[in-house]
Amino acid sequence: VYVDGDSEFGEYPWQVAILKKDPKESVYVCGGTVIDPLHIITAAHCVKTYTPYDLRVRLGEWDVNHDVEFYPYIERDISNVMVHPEFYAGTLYNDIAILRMDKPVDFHKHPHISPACLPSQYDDYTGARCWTTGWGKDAFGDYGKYQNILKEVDVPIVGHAQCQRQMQQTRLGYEFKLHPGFVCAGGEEGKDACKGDGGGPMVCERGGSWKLVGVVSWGIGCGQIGVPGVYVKVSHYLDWIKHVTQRF
Ligand code: 4AZ
Repeated sequence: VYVDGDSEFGEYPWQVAILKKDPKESVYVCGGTVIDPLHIITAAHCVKTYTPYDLRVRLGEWDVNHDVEFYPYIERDISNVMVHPEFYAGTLYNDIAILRMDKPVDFHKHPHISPACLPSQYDDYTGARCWTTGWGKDAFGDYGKYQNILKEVDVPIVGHAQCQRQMQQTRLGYEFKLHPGFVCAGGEEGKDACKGDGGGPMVCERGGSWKLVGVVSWGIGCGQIGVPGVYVKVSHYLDWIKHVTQRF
């Protein structure tokens, strides 16, 4: 996350770290969001090259270098990696994937871990202020550093037409069409998701609960004024999400 602040412990209990198993130690791959006792939503581009055996997830993590004594993180192996069947790596269309864990998480036993809600299909969040979180870089490019403490940044949701205009103006140099499965947020100087935040949550509070409105997908640089970050629009994929998660 570009600039902004450290989160507090337990403030984003749905935040997940997706790790690649390595002979020596796990390597951080991407962010993710827990949505029910068995399932994690992330970005397809994060997991498309992996089998379930390659990955594990860590829930309840906050400061990578220090454990909070009474609330340790927990880890789960993965039994299924379900990439959206129409994910297209060239354009990142339908950049959404769901991981199924090998055994359910008991949210009562781990009060610092709890799921984010799914948004409803027709809710419009344009203009709402929402929160993106992650351990990603604090600046674009080589000098940006990955973070040890989970960072948060507030971003306004930008409407589809405005985002289309802003992205086209950003020296793309080709005819750009914003796919309906994306939602944009940000465009304020220094407040953005950045490299390493991919797959992680963008949540908005509505009706007394936190809704997973977006999944960090891509952007042009980070934190440039007038250039929002691009997120997977979760409400666009509710049928697919329900199809692969129900009856489990
Ligand atoms: C990335 O590389 C990335 N500013 C994620 C989000 C944004 C840019 C890059 C949005 O994962």
